[in-house]
Amino acid sequence: TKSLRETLQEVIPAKQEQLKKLKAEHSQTVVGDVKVENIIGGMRGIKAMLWEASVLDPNEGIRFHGLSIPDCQKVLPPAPGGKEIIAESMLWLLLTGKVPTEAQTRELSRELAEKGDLPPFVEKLIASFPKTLHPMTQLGMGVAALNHDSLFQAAYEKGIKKTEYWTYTLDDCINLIARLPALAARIYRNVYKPGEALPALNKDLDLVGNYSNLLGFGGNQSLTEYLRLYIALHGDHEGGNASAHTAHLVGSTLSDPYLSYSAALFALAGPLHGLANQEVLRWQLAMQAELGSDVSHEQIKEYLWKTLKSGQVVPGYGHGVLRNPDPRFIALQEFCDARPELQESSIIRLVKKTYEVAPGVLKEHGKTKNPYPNVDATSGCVLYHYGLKEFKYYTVIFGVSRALGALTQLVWARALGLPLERPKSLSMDALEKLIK
Ligand code: NMX
Ligand code: MLT
Repeated sequence: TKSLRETLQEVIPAKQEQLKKLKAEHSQTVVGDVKVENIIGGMRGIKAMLWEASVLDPNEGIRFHGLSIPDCQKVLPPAPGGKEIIAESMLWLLLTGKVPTEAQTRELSRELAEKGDLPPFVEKLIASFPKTLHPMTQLGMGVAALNHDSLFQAAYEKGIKKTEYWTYTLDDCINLIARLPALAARIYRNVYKPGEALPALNKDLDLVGNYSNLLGFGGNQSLTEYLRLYIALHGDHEGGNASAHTAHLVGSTLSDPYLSYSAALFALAGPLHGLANQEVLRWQLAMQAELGSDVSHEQIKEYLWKTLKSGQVVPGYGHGVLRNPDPRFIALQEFCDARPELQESSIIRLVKKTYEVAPGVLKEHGKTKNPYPNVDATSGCVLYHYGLKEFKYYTVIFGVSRALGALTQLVWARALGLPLERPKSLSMDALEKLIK
């Protein structure tokens, strides 16, 4: 069986050729135009970056190398004895565009487990943080500190050819993905379960199986399976989302993968992006506290209006690109529908009921271009049901996941020799001059 590196090595030349042809034949071909609304509207809709792993259709949602979420659920190998997609098979797909065999997936699991221990200085660094420091800040700082071991940076300092950049980038990316569970679990234990020792990594377990163990939830197979699905589905959402785009931008300066991904995590930590799953739970629990568990649609409607009238956004609803319910939300709902214990959970029932009412209210409110739920509308609530109740931690799990997309695409940026990202900005005066 071919390794991940060998598989990637095989697909790189064809992609390099494709880019060369695009450059030679179509450099001047127009594929869109830029309106003033794009410039002042967060660049929505501008096609402005290359990203191989996935493409987001506003109506249909995400496809990873052409595969929809249900396609991935059919073809990507799960963990032994499990059913859900695992991080390794998603990582393989995102990086190479190929579906791994079971043997390749297991080999990658073993490699990640072998490389997954944290350097002691990073453990000490995390231990030195106040428990009140947000877990996302701790994660971003921990990832940045891991750049102490960057092979890319060391090789660059020595002097390497541009054609070699991607191999060292790949080393860093794999090492970082391997270490994320130990780092993220260390943060969880320090903040919420101080004094408890972390178990050793099990070399026969997949990345998320180990992560669940390290968090202390290894005995809960349902939660472990949920985490597998959650982490696979959050892995990539094309390149323009704030975290992936940040990794790409910072990586384009030839900052190493650790620094690039650390920056991405701080973008993910914003409430309009990854922090929304924490905010959703806070909001749904406040609704439950005010209205009780057995709420009517009418009561939820009133609560939604109260949120909107107070000038806040409804967390978990709306999207920069999507114009339909997020298929990731649907996949997580299906996970819940298949399990009686989740169907009976009061918080999951509330999420479902909110979904039955919120799109109508948001349409009537008339502001958002997408009145439907995004993945965050449900993701944290399932964790809460399973006993992972510390919701300030939820975005950390998203952060473990997004590495799959953001880091694999850094490898591609180097393999394709993509340049420093540097778009043109304009002042309003300069813009007005252009308009005249
Ligand atoms: N509740 C209330 N108002 C909203 C919502 C919402 N859920 N979504 C958008 N709007 C408003 C938005 O604030 C804007 O108002 P204004 O003109 O006063 O600035 C208006 O509708 C138009 O916004 P859109 O063009 O529809 O959305 P945009 O692309 O700017 O923003 C989000 C996308 C995701 C930031 C926005 O929908 C939002 O704030 N949602 C709630 C937070 C959330 O769930 N974020 C998670 C996104 C997914 N993720 O994992 O990252
Ligand atoms: C994501 O997964 O990154 C979010 O849905 C936000 C986005 O795609 O813009």
